Amino acid sequence: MSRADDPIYLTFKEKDVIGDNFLLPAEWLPEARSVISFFLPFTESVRRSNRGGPESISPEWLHGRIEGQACITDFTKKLKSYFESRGSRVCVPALDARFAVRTTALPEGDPKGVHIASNWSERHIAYASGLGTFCLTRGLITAKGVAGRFGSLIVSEEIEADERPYTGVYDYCSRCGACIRRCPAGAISLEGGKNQIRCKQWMDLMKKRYAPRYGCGKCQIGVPCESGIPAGRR
Ligand code: B12
Ligand code: SF4
Ligand code: SF4
Repeated sequence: MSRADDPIYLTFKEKDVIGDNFLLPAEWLPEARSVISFFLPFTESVRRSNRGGPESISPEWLHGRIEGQACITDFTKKLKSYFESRGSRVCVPALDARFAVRTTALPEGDPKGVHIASNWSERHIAYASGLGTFCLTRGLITAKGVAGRFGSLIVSEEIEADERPYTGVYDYCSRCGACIRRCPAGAISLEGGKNQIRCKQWMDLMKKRYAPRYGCGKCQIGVPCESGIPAGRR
């Protein structure tokens, strides 16, 4: 939970954070008071199923990506109805017609490849709401780990904000490098973090192989941050 007018949201408009396309809570919903962010971790059986080699994505993981997201969408709609029934105004940016993802070219040789940024980034909202910090792969590590998915909504109700029990953007990542060895696309490095082009190209290949589903997430499984904050970073 975070306040809609938390000054951190303004910083998300900076070029190196998200960019000027990021819309503040009050730009989505003029009456915005609070932002609710939640994380649904994958179950042990979904996580275990995807621990195998890099070439095959488990059916459970693929369903977690597609049907799992459908479940998050349903859950978010139910939360929206609940808050509306209390007289609150609600906006779910992920389901709003204005939601968009922008890709910008970066100077040649930049290890990130390209800058991919949506105008409502669930991980940044979760970071602002005290749920966790980023890591080498760019995933957000929560108290329940990195393997799972986020959702959020903006409401006109005043709800007490949670504390952010961290100060640094990457506090929960131990930089152990286990995710580097797990990535089939060679997209992750200690020096450059995650290269977006390599990851995206691999995901596109998975889309062809597993249509109508897709996914990968090997960097989130079989690693110390899979289901909790790595030892020494708690
Ligand atoms: C576009 C997209 C992709 C693209 C690009 C990924 C990306 N990181 O941008 C592709 C197709 C490659 C992709 C892949 C995957 N994705 Co994706 N994707 C998205 C999407 C739609 C938008 C991402 C976005 O807006 N990024 C914004 C940019 C700016 O983020 P960034 O560059 O990483 O931000 C950096 C800077 O801000 C920097 N920074 C610099 N200064 C500062 C200062 C401050 C204060 C802060 C906070 C940060 C900061 O820190 C950040 C990290 O380095 C989100 C859903 C959503 N609406 O958010 C899901 C999402 C990020 N994906 C998700 C998942 C699960 C996946 C996959 C595992 C796919 C799968 N299911 O198998 C892979 C994992 C890839 C990986 N290693 O993270 C989850 C992440 C869950 C988690 N625990 O983090 C999300 C949030 C979806 C969800 N609803 O849960 N994805
Ligand atoms: S595996 Fe290690 S380096 Fe990679 S994201 Fe997790 S904690 Fe960070
Ligand atoms: S999602 Fe797959 S390709 Fe992308 S960084 Fe993670 S392991 Fe590599």
